[in-house]
This record gives sequence, structure tokens and C-alpha cells, in this order.
Amino acid sequence: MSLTPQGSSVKVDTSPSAKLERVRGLSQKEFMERFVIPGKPAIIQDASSKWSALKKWEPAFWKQQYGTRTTVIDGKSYTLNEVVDLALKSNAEHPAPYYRNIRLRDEYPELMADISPYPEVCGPNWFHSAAFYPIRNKVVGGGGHYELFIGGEGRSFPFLHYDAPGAHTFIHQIIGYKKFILFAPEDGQYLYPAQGKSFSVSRIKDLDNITNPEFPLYRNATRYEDQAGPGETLFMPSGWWHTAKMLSFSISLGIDATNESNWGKVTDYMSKRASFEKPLISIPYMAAIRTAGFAARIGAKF
Ligand SMILES: O=C(O)CCC(=O)C(=O)O
Ligand SMILES: [Fe+2]
Repeated sequence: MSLTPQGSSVKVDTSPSAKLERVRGLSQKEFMERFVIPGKPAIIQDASSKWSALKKWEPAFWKQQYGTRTTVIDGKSYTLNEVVDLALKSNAEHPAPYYRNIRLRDEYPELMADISPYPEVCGPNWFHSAAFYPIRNKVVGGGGHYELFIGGEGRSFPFLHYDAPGAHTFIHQIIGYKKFILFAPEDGQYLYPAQGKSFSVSRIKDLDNITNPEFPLYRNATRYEDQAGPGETLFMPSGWWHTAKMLSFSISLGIDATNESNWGKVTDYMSKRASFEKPLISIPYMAAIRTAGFAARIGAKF
């Protein structure tokens, strides 16, 4: 019999994780009413299931087309050949470097055709309105960029967080399988957010090994856990805490979105960040963002 010494690392006992609702065949209006406005996450099974990327973006494609291209991941330089080969060999004991948050339109503009048409059910996105283009890169987190992720089995996204700038996020799974772990915004109080400008990042580093003395409130949080495969899209409403872990070689594409349903949350997030990062110019900065939002709203159908 083994006794656990007082105050040592006792794993937090969590109840089984809840699953997400899976949907297909919904119009933009139906999806808005059932998920976006109530702020409910879901897995959409048919949003991007016809993209040519699903057949084309195999490992061999990346190696043939871009193998000699170099990139820096966590301070170390790799060729795309290495990124792909390491991701193919990756496992939980030796997880590969994660090529992540790569802006597709900037780095691989010719591949935009492979993710077209962008699904209507994932819109509207005010970040894509002409009103936002002049200031888009000034918005915290970029605002509406198509971001590419290539990684391997056993590798996790490095931290639990909710997305800047307080936007909704769609993660389209293109190749392989990815597990997502989510918590509702109101459970943020149990997730130990960092102080200061990193308020949307949790101090919990390893969700599979949470210890009670360090994070006692975690046991009160409801953990949602689900996975997406090729052609499936995770919808995460504004403010949902999350992280991800790859279950195989994986390629996905993420994008953040704002519209009438979450514009207030986006401006709250940006003004909170600005109060830490740009205290001297936060008033004109927010005025520019609110003006862009106002202009985007005019002419938006939702
Ligand atoms: O798919 C993933 O690895 C999670 C990505 C993510 O949460 C992010 O880029 O903010
Ligand atoms: Fe995220």
C-alpha cells in the first residue's frame, strides 16, 4: 500500500470530459442561431469537406513543393523537409517541432485556391471587410488571417488559452486527427489565468498532469474534449479556453472571426490588452478599431 505524503503532487480527479455537438447541413443563419449567438462550440462536419487541400496537402506535396524552404521553430531552424519528416516520425516520447500559426496568404499565397470557397457557415467575418484591411495587422493576434499548422502525433499546442483578440475561432482539420480540450469562458476562474497582458493564457502547463496543491480550483472546471478528422471544423466561440494535441501527423488551418455576435467581446479584449501594452495611445487606438467595426457593420448582412 502506498500513502501519499501530505502536500505532494496528487493528481486532480476530474469527471469524464464532455463531448461537443456535431452538425452538418446547416445554413449560416441556422448555425448563427444555434451556436454562434449562444456561444456554444461545435464540430461542423461538412464546412470544408470539399476543399481540394484535403487530397492535395499530403506530406509528399509539402516536401516536393517546399522541401528546401527554411523556417524557425522555437528558436531553431529547420527545412520544410525536416518539419514534415520529423512530424511523420513524431510520438508522445519524442514529439516533433510544431510548425504553427503560419499565415497562409503571406507565406503560401498560391495555396489559397485549395481552401476555396471559404465556407459561408463560418461567416460573416468583419476582419475580412475592406474597413479592416488598413488596420488588420495592428489588431492583437492579427485578425482574420488563415493560419497553417503542421505537426505530429503526441505534440501539443504549447499553452492553454483563449484566442486573441477575443474572437471566435474555426479550426479546419485537413490531414490527420487532432484532439481539442475546451473550457467555457465562465470556467476561466478555475484555470489560473496569468497576470497582466497575458490574461488570456493559463498558468496550467500540463493538462494531463494537474496537481491538486498547485491548482486546487481546477477540479471545478468542466472539461470538454473531442477530436476532429479530415474535413471537420471545430467552432470555438469567443473566450473559450482551449488547447490541442495531435493524434497523428496533422495539418490544420485556423482562422479567427468577428461579427455582430462577438464584436463587444473583441473590443473588450483589445481595450484590456491596450491598457497594458499601449496605455499612452489606447484611446486613439480603440477609436480606430471601433471605427473599423462600425464601417464593417454597415453592409454586413448579419
Ligand atoms: O490547433 C492547435 O494546435 C491550436 C491552435 C490555437 O489554439 C491557436 O493558434 O490559438
Ligand atoms: Fe487558440
